Amino acid sequence: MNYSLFDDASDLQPWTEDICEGALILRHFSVLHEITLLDGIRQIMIKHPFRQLLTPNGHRMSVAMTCCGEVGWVSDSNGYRYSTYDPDNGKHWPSMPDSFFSIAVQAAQEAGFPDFKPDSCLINQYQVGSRLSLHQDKDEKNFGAPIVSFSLGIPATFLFGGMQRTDPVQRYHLAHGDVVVWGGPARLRYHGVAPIKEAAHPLLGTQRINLTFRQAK
Ligand code: MD3
Ligand code: FE
Repeated sequence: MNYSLFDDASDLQPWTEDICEGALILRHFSVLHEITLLDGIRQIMIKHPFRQLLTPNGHRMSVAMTCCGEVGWVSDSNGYRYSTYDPDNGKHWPSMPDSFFSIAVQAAQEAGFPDFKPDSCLINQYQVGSRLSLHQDKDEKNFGAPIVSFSLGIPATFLFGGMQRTDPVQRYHLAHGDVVVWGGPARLRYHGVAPIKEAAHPLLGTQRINLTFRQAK
């Protein structure tokens, strides 16, 4: 008899994969927290549903987003920025669940960033075919703080470039439970997500959700 959830727990032992100075992947780190994270996401999306933002150029993003925390990342014809409320509906963001804060802090500590105190969590929802083109995360006030990202659901190919948009990119496969910490000299590297391939995950179905914790203020 196979009990698939518990079949091969050795496959889920956490391990660390170095990307470059300042960046590393904590493989399987958040598998133990998946129910807590999914429950938190459900509470947040009830208060503040995912929506597809317009870029300043008027393109609708294929990724849908929501946020929690003191500030959230927004995009409209006035540009990209962090804001204490959503300009679409005037509402403040749901607060960051304590459980989210402590799991993100724990991941940052594991990666060598003991002072990380996120005040914002951007939640990205990818359907099959959704992609995120190469960009830098540079709207945060303090580039000394890392960004901590959690992948849940179906996998993605993450594109990690250089300091110039045209620099060559390395590809990383990010699966459910993987956490990536980006700090130090990696903090301002260009990055993106290749179009999501068709797949299914037992808890999330045909979607990928990515949480990025930031010190934005
Ligand atoms: C590398 N999200 O929300 S997370 C984003 O999978 C974003 O949804 C992607 O890029 C996603 O801005 C990638 C990994 C990530 C986040 C921030 C970074 C990689 C990074 C900042 C600098 C370098
Ligand atoms: Fe980014």
